[in-house]
Amino acid sequence: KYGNPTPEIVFDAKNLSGKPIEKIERKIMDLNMIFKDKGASETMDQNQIVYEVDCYFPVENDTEGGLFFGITRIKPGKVGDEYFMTKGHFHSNRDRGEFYWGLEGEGQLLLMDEKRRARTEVIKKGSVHYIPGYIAHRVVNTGDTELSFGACWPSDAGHDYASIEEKGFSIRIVQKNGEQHIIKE
Ligand code: M6P
Ligand code: ZN
Repeated sequence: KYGNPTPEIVFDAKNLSGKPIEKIERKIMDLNMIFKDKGASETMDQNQIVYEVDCYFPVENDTEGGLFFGITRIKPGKVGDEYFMTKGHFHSNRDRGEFYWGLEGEGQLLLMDEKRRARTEVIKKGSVHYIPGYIAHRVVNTGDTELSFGACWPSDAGHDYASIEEKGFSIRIVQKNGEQHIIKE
């Protein structure tokens, strides 16, 4: 009647640990399409890990009213002059929102609406970010240490990666003369 008890799952700044945790790895070979400098990504080690996600899925995918929980760790690094970042996505069910919160390291959360209007929020230890529905979201590690953040999203949100693979975000974060710059596409 009251559902299943939460299994012994704990998180820290780096990991989710416990039994039913699923792990996702994204390598350079999975991300060639998202970086601006295709030439630079092709010359890199295709097996290099860019980020990892530990997920806890207490209910089936697509369950209405359920929630998912995850920790994402983005390595420090760049492809050409562009910082390592997540693929980024809209939710397939566009009106679903999400929380992100910073655990370790420093970076930028890119937020973009369907009209491609974009803005950024600094993500760092202790920061809380509410991502409303209809807003694409991507995290960029602008630091020289690992950037780790937590996430909680509806189990029926789904990931629409296709729109981002086709058109990308309207802004990118690159390093110029040792400093971060936002460039418009
Ligand atoms: C967060 C959540 C996940 C997402 C992950 C990596 O943990 O938003 O749903 O999968 O970040 O981001 P992406 O899927 O855009 O690569
Ligand atoms: Zn999301």
